[in-house]
Amino acid sequence: MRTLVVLPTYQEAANVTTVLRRVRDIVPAACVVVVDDGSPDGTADLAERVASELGGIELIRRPGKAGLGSAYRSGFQWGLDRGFDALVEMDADLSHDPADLPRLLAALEDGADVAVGSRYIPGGSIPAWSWHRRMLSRHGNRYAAAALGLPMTDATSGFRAYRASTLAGVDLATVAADGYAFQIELVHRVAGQGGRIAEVPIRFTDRTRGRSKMSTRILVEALVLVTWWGLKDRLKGLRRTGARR
Ligand SMILES: Nc1nc2c(ncn2[C@@H]2O[C@H](COP(=O)(O)OP(=O)(O)OP(=O)(O)O)[C@@H](O)[C@H]2O)c(=O)[nH]1
Ligand SMILES: [Mg+2]
Repeated sequence: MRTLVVLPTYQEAANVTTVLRRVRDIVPAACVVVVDDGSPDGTADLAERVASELGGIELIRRPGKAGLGSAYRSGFQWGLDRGFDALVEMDADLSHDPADLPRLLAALEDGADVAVGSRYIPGGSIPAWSWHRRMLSRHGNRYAAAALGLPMTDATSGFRAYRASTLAGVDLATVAADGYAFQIELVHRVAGQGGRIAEVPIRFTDRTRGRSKMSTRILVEALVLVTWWGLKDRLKGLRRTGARR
């Protein structure tokens, strides 16, 4: 499978060089596209330097911070336009271990439409988070799975691999969400079109360098949107049973 790893970056000067080198070491045949939103710390210039040294790394420079969802939408479109077979999502802060990439890709080879790196299945692990961050993630994930009928434990995980032909069936322009909600929305769309979801255990580590871009706005967005999509699904289901009667 021709693989493209999409790496969104905002203010990741402390991590971008390491993450690019590690991805190259682990999946040497994969191409990488870095989508940088004009990071003032010079992330894009660092990425360019590694790109000219290693090759197979492209850079999309966008003028300003437009959000994670938007960065992935443009990276995916870039990959779909160029005929890649597998499109990978991965954070650039080293909380996702490139060593897990071969297993995510193997799950696609085995027939999954999306392989999601999960912290919550046996073999997966979460960092030494405060108990409230842990609870938020665990219960948030349980809520999303229940509300949307998703057969998975970690719908907010941002480490995953998509079969390109499956992603091509999702109208990316209409995927509106941004933070965690973006991850949930995309997997919900894939499930909605009958796609097969596989979960692969990952070892998630907290970022040690650079600052988090997580915010209350991102959490609220996820909660509101999941509730809204869940209600819409139920209404659709009711209409379908009504029509059958
Ligand atoms: N291009 C782009 N990348 C972004 C944007 N926001 C976040 N990112 C990148 O997306 C990835 C995930 O962002 P993080 O800040 O680590 O957010 P998180 O992983 O949800 O939160 P933490 O667990 O606290 O690290 C990182 O590689 C960021 O650099 C954005 O607006 N544009
Ligand atoms: Mg992070």
